[in-house]
Amino acid sequence: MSDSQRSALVTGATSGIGRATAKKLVSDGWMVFAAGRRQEHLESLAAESGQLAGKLVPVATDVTDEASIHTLFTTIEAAGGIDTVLNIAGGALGTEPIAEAKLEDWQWMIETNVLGSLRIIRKFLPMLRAHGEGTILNLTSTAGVVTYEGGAGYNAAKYGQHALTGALRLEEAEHNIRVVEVLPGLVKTEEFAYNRMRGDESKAADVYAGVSKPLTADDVADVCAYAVNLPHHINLDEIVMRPVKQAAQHKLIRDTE
Ligand code: 8X3
Repeated sequence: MSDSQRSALVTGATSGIGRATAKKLVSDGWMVFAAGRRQEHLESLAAESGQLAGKLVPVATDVTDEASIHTLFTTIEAAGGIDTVLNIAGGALGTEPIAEAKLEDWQWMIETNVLGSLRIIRKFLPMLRAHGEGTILNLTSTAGVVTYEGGAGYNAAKYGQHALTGALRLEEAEHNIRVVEVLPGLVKTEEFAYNRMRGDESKAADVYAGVSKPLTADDVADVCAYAVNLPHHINLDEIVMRPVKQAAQHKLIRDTE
């Protein structure tokens, strides 16, 4: 790998924002290790990325599993290493109020969003420090800075990931690692709301009903790529991005016909 070749790990790369970000970075000329649980999705991503300027290496990975992360690490190390990690794996499960909260939903959200990021960061920090100009981008959410009814479990997970990101920025500046946080609001992807609503397509559609232009996965991917493509001394600490129709968590404009 040449010195100028940028190289990244993108987690959550099987679908949605992670997939779009992996493709965007490959189109920008990066070498990308695309990590996700579903092998067939990774293969189709690799096929779609084949004609782009950079290179994509799919690696089946579960961010809740240490052994799986170790395999990912050895694959990346053998291929020459990376300078950038984008933690995009995560998601929401359920919209119950706290009075009816399902403990297993909270556990899943904390496992994937918070502990998944922690496991990846802990494993790759020595490599990023050794590189000399490392970057970590954590995809959190506006749910990590504003609470809302029915959001407590997801809020807890994203507030946790937000806290981890802030402390990490302070701790790693000495090692010349920049730490970027992207906090999107309403993003329409094929799986986020569908998974959160436990596969109920009608409830998932209601999330976006009447919102003429929610953000797309490509919108968020563009912003993530912009942040990591900037010269290394520029750290975009926290980027809050929402569709115009969502002026705040409590103010979502739905067009009625
Ligand atoms: C998704 C944003 O508004 O569903 O991360 O919590 S929201």
